[in-house]
Amino acid sequence: KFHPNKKATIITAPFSGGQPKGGVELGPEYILNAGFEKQAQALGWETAVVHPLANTDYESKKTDDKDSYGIKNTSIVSQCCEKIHTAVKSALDSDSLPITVGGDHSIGMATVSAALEHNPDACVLWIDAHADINTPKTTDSGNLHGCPISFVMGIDRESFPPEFSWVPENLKPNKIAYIGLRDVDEGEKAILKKYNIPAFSMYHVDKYGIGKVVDMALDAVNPDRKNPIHLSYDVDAIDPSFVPATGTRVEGGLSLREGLFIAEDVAQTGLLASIDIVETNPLLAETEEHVLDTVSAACAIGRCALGQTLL
Ligand code: 4U7
Ligand code: MN
Ligand code: MN
Ligand code: MN
Repeated sequence: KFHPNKKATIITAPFSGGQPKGGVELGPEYILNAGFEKQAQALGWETAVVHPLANTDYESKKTDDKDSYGIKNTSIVSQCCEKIHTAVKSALDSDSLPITVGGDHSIGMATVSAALEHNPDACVLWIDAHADINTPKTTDSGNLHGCPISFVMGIDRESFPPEFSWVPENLKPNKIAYIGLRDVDEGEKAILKKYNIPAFSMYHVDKYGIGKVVDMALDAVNPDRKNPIHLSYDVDAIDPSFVPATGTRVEGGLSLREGLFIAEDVAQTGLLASIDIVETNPLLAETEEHVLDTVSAACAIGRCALGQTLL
């Protein structure tokens, strides 16, 4: 058990600079206003909330221009991620489970690298419709929320701008497994293949069922079930019919139950060491119900990861 004292630190990451749409920076506020901290406490967790981006103004510096490296908002993404990285490490150092609430998924480079600095044996489950493993060389969009994994793995490192030189390249290809993929760019497919990264798409979920897929993912990255797990959960892994308020929706996703099952099952291992819940964008909802569904799902993912069970 990695957090027997049941202490958790909710780390807010109200940041949207890893992608062009506004509103994802409001994710943490909506999730906290929905009562997430109290829900965690009701499950027996002692909680703290920290705001590493308080008194910063990265949002106002956001642009839509690609730099000479082919990516957007390099400087603010890097600065923001460095602050999140420090916050995640200090939560882990005080034996508290970091729950980083986004914000866009660019912060994955901060949280994953922090989890691995704290415990080099850690593995990562990346729950997402997307692989987020573009490099500055392969990305078409230039949006850094599609690139965090490549920075932590040091893939195409000659294409990295110097701003990201603080990012520890400490993730090995056999230590991350994906679940939920259904929109992977050609360049990303080539990377997954080249590095032989365990990846379970919606095809695998349909073929084997979610229970077997989680087992297979853990067999690949944590065969002895003794190493800590960092769960990086992009809410767009779940089908947009359940989670509509997110920036890059892709049809044909996980059912809400399948999505929650992943978090429940990881909790059951007792190995959860850190978690991200990202890409909730309340401003992309078409109705109030859309906001509620999405924010409720994000909270439910967190509760399931913290050990909430149906019985
Ligand atoms: B998210 C994309 F091209 N691959 O790089 C890209 F399809 O954190 C999408 O998973 C990235 O939501 C999605 O821009 C990033 C695109
Ligand atoms: Mn520890
Ligand atoms: Mn995604
Ligand atoms: Mn993502």
